[in-house]
Amino acid sequence: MAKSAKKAAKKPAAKKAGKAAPKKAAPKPVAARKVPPAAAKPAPPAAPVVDKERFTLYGMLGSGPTYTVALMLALSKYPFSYIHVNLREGQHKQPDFLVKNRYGQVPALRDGQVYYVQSAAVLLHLADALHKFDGKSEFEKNRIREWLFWQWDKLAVPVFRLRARARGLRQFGDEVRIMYDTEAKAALAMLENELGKAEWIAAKRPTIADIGAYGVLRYVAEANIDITPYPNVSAWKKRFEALPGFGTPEQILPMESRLL
Ligand SMILES: N[C@@H](CCC(=O)N[C@@H](CS)C(=O)NCC(=O)O)C(=O)O
Repeated sequence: MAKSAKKAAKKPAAKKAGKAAPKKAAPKPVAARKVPPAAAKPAPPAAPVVDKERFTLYGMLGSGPTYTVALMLALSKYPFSYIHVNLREGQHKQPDFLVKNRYGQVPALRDGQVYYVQSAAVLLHLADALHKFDGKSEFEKNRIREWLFWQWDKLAVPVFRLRARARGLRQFGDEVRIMYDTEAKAALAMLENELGKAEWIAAKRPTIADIGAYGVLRYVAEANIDITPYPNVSAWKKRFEALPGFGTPEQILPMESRLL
């Protein structure tokens, strides 16, 4: 490129058009800027101590109760190791697993040296231990327990039985199917009514009562139950899925074991 052409290319467009270029604001003298003294800066909140070797979850990707526990850890932003238990091969009935879960079921959660079982009880333990999604008063803690007991009594059993039938894992006739379907819908109607009065199930914020319920309601479609006739439940489900850290079973549960 010729020298003159290079100069023209460098010139600002305004000058070329004969207009005065807009004046740059002169930088403020440093002394005039207000710089708060270092001591006045608020200390950043202490980062919670996360021990990645603390938790190991034993379970299976297709298991709703395993997902419930994984969801609690994911929403609490707590990493965990994961051991896949092969139910098809009966690993959950072997002596080395029965020492972790006497009921011969998944999930089991190792927290340090102790194994915790029964997903609702695991949620209660984690809420207490991590101070996440817990009740802040005796009143709230009690409401949460009531909801967790109700969920297993009235919601989880019919939904999981219907899902197991749909997946060919359980066989029962139409009479029993209709019974579970009626029970599941009665539970949904109850929840629909409660969620018409409040955004979250047991408190003014999400708690383990919501995590427990989501761990079942995630699977209603697989149990051939449509939740569109329950608009409050549907809206709550969307709110829950927008929580930071939320993930689907496929997003938070690996297919294979994973050690951290
Ligand atoms: N109430 C238990 C239910 C656990 C459960 O039903 N686990 C199933 C897999 S989703 C299981 O291990 N089934 C095998 C069996 O019961 O023998 C919990 O919440 O942990």
